[in-house]
Amino acid sequence: MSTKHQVAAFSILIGLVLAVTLSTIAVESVSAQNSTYQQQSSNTGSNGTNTASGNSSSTAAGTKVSIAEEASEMGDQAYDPNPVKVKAGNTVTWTNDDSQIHTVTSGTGSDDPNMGKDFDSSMLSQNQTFSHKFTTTGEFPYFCQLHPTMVGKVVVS
Ligand SMILES: [Cu+2]
Repeated sequence: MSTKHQVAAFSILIGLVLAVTLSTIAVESVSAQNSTYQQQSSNTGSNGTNTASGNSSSTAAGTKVSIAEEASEMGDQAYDPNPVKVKAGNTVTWTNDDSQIHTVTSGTGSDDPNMGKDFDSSMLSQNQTFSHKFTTTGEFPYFCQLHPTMVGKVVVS
């Protein structure tokens, strides 16, 4: 074989290697796009599931009321929202978002003879929750036994 022939053969070999390499890169980038697309669509799917389960869990858990930060200083703003309006059969869930301990106790205050008769959370530490299902219509005042200036009302229609 002459040197010219060797160079020609080498060029053809380089050309083939380049062609194979380029087509491999092309295939890889397409499959990379595909997997990215699949990840995006599966993310969308799980987001959709999360939204759906969030909706159903909020339906199951019913209406939420927050015991606000610094609640002991906040009077009728301590429970948020206040008043809270629900339909008969709904459940109200209170969450203590304050660092102090509070209660959710039915009645107008410490001197109410029916205090705690309808519902009473007892002591709620930070992040603890209390739920009560309201089956009859009416207005249900409640307060905190530890800080009786904290007052709220549930209106059931
Ligand atoms: Cu309190």
